[in-house]
Order: sequence, then structure tokens, then C-alpha cells
Amino acid sequence: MNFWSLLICLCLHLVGSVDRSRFKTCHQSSFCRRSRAQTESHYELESDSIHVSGHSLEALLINTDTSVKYKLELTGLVDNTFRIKINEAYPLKPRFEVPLVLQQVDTAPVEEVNRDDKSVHIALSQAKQNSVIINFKPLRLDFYVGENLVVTVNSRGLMRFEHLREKGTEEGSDSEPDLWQESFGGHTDNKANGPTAVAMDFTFAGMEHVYGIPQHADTFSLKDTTNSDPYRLYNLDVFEFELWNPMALYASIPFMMGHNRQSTVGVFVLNSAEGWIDIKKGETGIFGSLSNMVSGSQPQKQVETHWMFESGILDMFILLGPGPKEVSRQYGLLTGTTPLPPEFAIAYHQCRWNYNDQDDVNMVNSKFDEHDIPMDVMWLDIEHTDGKKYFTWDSRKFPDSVNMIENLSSKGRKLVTIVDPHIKKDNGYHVHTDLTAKGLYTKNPDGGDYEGWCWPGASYYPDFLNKEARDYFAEQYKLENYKGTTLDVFTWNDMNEPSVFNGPEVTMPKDKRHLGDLEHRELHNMYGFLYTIATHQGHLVRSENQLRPFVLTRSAFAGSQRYAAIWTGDNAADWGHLESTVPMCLSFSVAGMSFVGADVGGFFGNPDGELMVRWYQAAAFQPFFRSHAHLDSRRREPWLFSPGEMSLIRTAIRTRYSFLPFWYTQFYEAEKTGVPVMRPLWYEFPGDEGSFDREGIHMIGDALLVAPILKKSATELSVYFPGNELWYDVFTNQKYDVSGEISIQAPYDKMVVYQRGGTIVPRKHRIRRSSALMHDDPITLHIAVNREGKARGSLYIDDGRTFDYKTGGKSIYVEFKFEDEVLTAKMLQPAGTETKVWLEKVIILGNGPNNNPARVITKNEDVYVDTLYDTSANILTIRKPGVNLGEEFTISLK
Ligand code: NBV
Repeated sequence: MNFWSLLICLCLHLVGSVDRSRFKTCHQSSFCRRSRAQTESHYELESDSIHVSGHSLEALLINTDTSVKYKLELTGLVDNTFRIKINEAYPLKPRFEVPLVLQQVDTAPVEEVNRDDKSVHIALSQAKQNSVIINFKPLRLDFYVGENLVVTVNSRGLMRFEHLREKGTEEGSDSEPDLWQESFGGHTDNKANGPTAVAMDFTFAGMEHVYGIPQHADTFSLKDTTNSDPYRLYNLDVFEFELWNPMALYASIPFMMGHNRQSTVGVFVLNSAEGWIDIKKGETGIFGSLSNMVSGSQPQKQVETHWMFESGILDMFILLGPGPKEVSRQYGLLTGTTPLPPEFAIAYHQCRWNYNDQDDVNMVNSKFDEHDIPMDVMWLDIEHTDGKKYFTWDSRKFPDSVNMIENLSSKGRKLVTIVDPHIKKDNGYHVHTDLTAKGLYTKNPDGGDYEGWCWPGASYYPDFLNKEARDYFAEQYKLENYKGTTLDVFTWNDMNEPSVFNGPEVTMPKDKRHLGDLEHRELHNMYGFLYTIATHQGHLVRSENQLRPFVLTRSAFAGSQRYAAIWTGDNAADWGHLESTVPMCLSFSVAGMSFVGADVGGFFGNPDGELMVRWYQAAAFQPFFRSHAHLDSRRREPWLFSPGEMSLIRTAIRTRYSFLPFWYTQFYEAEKTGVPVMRPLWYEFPGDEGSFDREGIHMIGDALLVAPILKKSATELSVYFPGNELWYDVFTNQKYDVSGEISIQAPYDKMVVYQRGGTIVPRKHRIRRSSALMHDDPITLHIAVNREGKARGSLYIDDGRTFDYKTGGKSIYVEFKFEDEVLTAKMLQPAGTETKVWLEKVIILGNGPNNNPARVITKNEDVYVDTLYDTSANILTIRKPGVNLGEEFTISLK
């Protein structure tokens, strides 16, 4: 690439809007074209090959057109899950199977319920309601929960498995275009293995809605793709991405959830090659239940999906719920849950491309204090480095980075620096010379190191499939290697799709080679995931496994939640992008990435005060809360807006801090259960049909209903109250006894957030400069009673930074129950540590008049404290009950 084309590339990154011609449509991708055109099944199961034993069924499949044989393996897994693996029985060479994603998952015994010459019925022995009927000719698998059919596999006959072949040896194979080579945008892709696509159809029976398969800038309930391209899964750096379409973005998680009033089911296809997924919604005559098979079927709703991948094998998991939380738990068992982040990471982050130098950082750091706005983390983008060489500093701008970091640390704050995966071609750069000498770069088919273009100019891309490359990267985080940093510096991994300015579709060509001469096409979607493993490991290595890492990634695959938080990428400062943050975060959440957020304010462009205020108000209730801005955008720290707007932004950020104990507890529970922190309403109200396609509204945990204002000039919005509950405005404490859609006033200073009746939310009301400075501050319990006058909640406390909560059990996990005028606090696990956190206040909403003093009973004390009942607001306050949260207690109002 010459100077001019590099310049064009860079400019494309700096101006303009999405250039669709740079990205393939399904029609321009030969395997998608071939797979989408398929209409009938050619695969039959050879009944005499069936072998059922212990935990699995094995059988041979035959493609009746080609006579090629395949091995099908159905395995029972613990927790209502089946795995179906289909691979060539006798491949020319082993096909790629995705490594490092699956956790150690226990298999579960299966048993044969029934078999005849047409089908076999297999059930999980310990959960017999979960079963599958495998039809032999054509191959079809019907999954049942009890009597209900929930998912069918290959019922539309769209299975496809292009077997490995020698070039030119097969009749007809050379006449089809693009099997061995295809071109796009001036790039030619030579396919060493020829056509290798795999595809399968999954039909969600009795369902109208499916969710997940991030990342797309689209609605949360996925759309019918009959008249559009399929949803694409191919990790790409899409400059100025457009909203509300199925184009691929930075991350790909091949996990989908279907939900209806009775059941929730998950489909996970473990494949890291390029993928496309068609969705078709409609009605069917397929059998809705086992008994219908005999009695005849009723037409019912269904969502037909068709998953197409360029290579690999068919490794499919059916997660049978039966509810959304169980499906999340099952997916968590397979791919891991989001680990509890260090406490600072769930507070507020301040970023821009770029904070210019250390004086600038010091200035922003102190301005937050001056304006009484809490802030936990400052971020440095690529300009902080010496010529885009990661792990280095521009010493002119940052002559004493350690002093700058210590300034942050003295207020309990942290720093994040960016570390991208492209490595500058520079013989004076040790990372480059080391990786070259060790042979750890991704290669060209001829064996030479692959060179692409990115921020530093000519760059190389480490082969993170190779453990040696990951280990090398991890070592770079040691403080003696990453000079000018301290343990208060954390990491941002950007451009890890990987982004290659001069590559096809701005990424790495598929014919490049990884360890074992493996084509990049096989693992493209997991490159960013592999990179974050190295970074995460680096954080562990540098603290000798003592401190919890914090890594933010742009690119992700299934399992990424174990290593990094994610943000939605380069959005824009407009209302549509603010609106899209909710569905985009929810899609990641249901696909396991619980620690998710979007750039506050919008990355490109200049938000006006109103957009900025509304964005902060929304993001204060999204898991990852970071303001970020493009290099060319105007500075937009909170104090640069009008005094009125700054004060609203301040309130939003301070509100986040007041809820930190609740957030932290939610994250702890998410690690244990796999249930995402930010969730759709139907996770809590699975039977509430009206919530299934609600956009722009969500819950945090089981307690908070959040309805952000996402429209310009809106001062009113229609809120959907699911179920049949009481709700309490968290700012005014006003009670709402409502169901369904209600219009709510939302003037400029209003955040629309309700606490659900029946919940107890722990908060802190003294807001300081950072979360660390609030760590030992007292708690106020907000009790919002349900119709029965009851409520429950929990609180989790630990040191906020180490793994002692796991290794040494050093934590406090307490459950609060309010029932019959009595609040009890019981340890959910033995208190493993002491805490300086005391209970400052208890506020009880909606419980009715009570003027009794509160009797506070702990192990050592039995005392009475005053209460205050506000008749007009129906709020009872118990001040200073004098209990430490490391002990169990009872507070009685009787
Ligand atoms: O490193 C610069 C930016 C970064 O600020 C942004 O958050 C990333 O998503 N980066 C992309 C590269 C260039 C974007 C035009």
C-alpha cells in the first residue's frame, strides 16, 4: 500500500458515514449465497448405526446426494442441555473445532425412551421432561420440554455440510463459481480447502420472539429477514455504523434465545467462522406437543432460523430452560459467567480520544472534584503512546506518567490505557523484534509474516491462537516491562476484530495462517476473544494473581465475558444512537456479556446539552458507564455544558454512585448465576406477553425498572409496567399501583426509574470523589413493600479489588427480609470478613402507618430506636439503627 492509499484509509476513518460497498452482502459471500439457496434435506440417519450408551447417542449420517458420511453425536449435559455435534466421519483432514471457549461441562446420562424404524426418542435420565425425538429420514431433531415442542433442528431440511475435497476431483464442483476463490473489493480470497460451509435450521416452536446473536445495531427482539440480508456474524470495524439493520459489527456471539409465556430456550452454535442467520416469523402446522402428534396439530406461531457458517463443524447446544434465568445459567455453565469486576469498574469512567498530556489528565482529574462530580477512572487513547507503539509512552506529553497516575490514585481513582493488537513494524520496538524473532505473528500462506496497515502504518498481527503469543503479551503487563505504569493502570483492547485498514472489509484476509497452518477464516470471530485472554492473563501475572483484572474489549465471541467488559463501539452523538444503546446492551446481556455499555454522548459528533443530559441519565443505569468522544469532537467534560445541564449530569453520575452497593451485589450474583445484571422485563415477568417486544426499557436486577428518555424534547414518556405489582419512583418515592402502559411526566431533570414492590435495595447517600473513598461508608436500605407488605433483597460486600472473596471466602453476603413489620438480616454464607460498613438508615415505602419505635436486636444488643413516619408520603424512616452489616440482626416495628 502506498502513502496515498493509506491516507484514503485513514480519512475514511475520520470523515463520512458507513460505506456499505466496503462490506459484503449475503449475495456477495459465496457460501451464504449457496446456503441460503438450499431448500431441502439431503441428510439421513442410518438407523442401524445408532449406538446409545451412558451419556450419548452416536450414529452415522449420510448425504444422499454425495454419499459422504457424517458422524452425529448427541450428548446429554447437566442442567437441561443437549449437545449435538456433526462432523465428517472421514474428513480429508481434521476440521477446525473451536478451542478455549467451553468450560469444563459435565455430561449427563441419557436413556432411550422409545425406538422404531423411523425415529428414536432420547431423554435426559435425571430430567426426563427434557427429551428429543430424532427422525431418521430425513434427519430431524425435535426437542421437548415435557409435552411441549420447543425447538426443531433441520425440520426445514436446510442442513448443509460441505465436505472437504481435493480441488478438481469432484464432478460438477468446479463448475460452481467461487468455490475455491472469490473476490471482493479488489481482494481475492484463495480458499485452500475449497467450499467448507456448514448450515442448520432451528425452529423455535410456539414462539414469536427471538433475541441475542449480538452484535447488531438493531432492535432487541430480532426482525424477520425475509426481505433483507440475514443477520451477519463477522467481527468488523464498521466506520460510522448505521442503525436498525442486520449488518455485522465488532463482536459475534452465536447464541440465540426464544421465549414465550411457557418456555424459554437457547440455541448456541459454537462456530467462529463468518456466519449469517436468517429469521422468518410465521405460523405452522408442525406438532406443538407430543400428544398433538397423535391427535393432529393446531396452527401455532413459530420463528424459523437458518444459521450458515463458512467453515468449521456443526457443534450445537440446545438449552432447555425452562425459563430465561435458567437458560442464562445454562449458557453460563457452557461458556462461563461474567466475573465480579473490581469495584471501581462499575463506577463512572471518563474517556476521550485523547486526553492530550499529563497536565490535561491532572486538570480533568481535579475539575471533577471542583464540580463535586464523582469519577473513578480516566482513560488514555492511542495518542498517549510513542508513535502507536503499545506499552510505551509519548515522553514529551507524559514525562512522568507515574506521578500522574499517583495523583489519580490518591483520590482512589484509576487509569486505563489502550493496548491495540496491531504491532508497529519498527526494528527499534522491542515488542516487534521479539515477536518476529519468536515467529509469533500471523502468517501469509507462503509462511512469511503477514503485514497490514493500521494506526502505526505497517503493522503485524500476533497470532493469539498460539499460547506462546498470549504468554508473551501477558508478560508485557508486568510493571517492570510496562514502564511508567502501576497496579492502578488497567487496559482497553480496541481494534481487535482485527481492524486492518487495507484488508478486505477492513479486516484480516481469510487466507492468512495461524498456528498449525490454520486459515484465519476458521477463527476470525474469536481473534478479539483470544487477545483479551492474553490481556486478562497479563493483569493476573503482574499482581501475582492477587488483583481482579479490568479489561475493556471492542471485539468479542462466546466466552468473552470471562475476560473483558464490552462497549458497543463507535456510535454517534444523535438520538437514534442513544435509543439503540438499550437494545444493543440487552442483546449482549442475554448472550452472556453482562458488563456492557455504550459511549456516553456518542463517539462521533457533538452532542448538545439535552442529548448529553439524557444520555447520562440513561447510562447511569447501564452496566458499563463511560463517556467517550472522537478526536475531532469538541471537548465535552460535564462542566463544559451550561450550569443547569452540568448539574443534571452531576445528579445522574451521583445517582449511579448512590446505587453502587446495589450494582455491586448484582454483579456478584451475576457471576454466581449467569443471569445478566441488565435484563429485559420478561426475565422477571416471563408470562407478561406485553413485555416481549418492548424496546427502550429494561430492568437492573429484579428490583429496578428503568425507562430512559430517548427522544429529543420529550418531557413525557409511555412506560410499560409489567406484571401486577406496586412500583415506587426511586427519586420521589411515589407509589404506582399500575399495570401496562402509562404515560409519565419526564421533564428535563427527571430520570424514570422505579423500585419494584417486594424488593430491598441497598444504597449509599454520601457521595464522594470515587467509589474507593465510599467503600466503608454506611448503607441505607430502601424497602419497597409489595401488596402483602413483604420485601426481600441482598447485599454483597468484599474488599472490592482482590480474589480473597473466592480464595479466602472474605466477603459478606446478607439477605434482608421484611415481613410482618419485621426486618431480618441473615447471612447467606458465613461472614468471611469484618466490615466497617454500618447500617445508617432504613426507609420503608408503602407499608402504612406505624409510630412504634424500632426494636433492634443483634447478637449483643437489644435496643429501641426512634422512627419517623411521614403520613403524607407513607414513608417510615428508621435512623441510626446502630448495626454493623457484618452481623445478623432483626429490626421489629411491632
Ligand atoms: O483509538 C481511537 C478510537 C477509539 O477512540 C474508539 O473508541 C474505538 O472504537 N478507535 C476506535 C480507532 C478509530 C476510530 C475512528
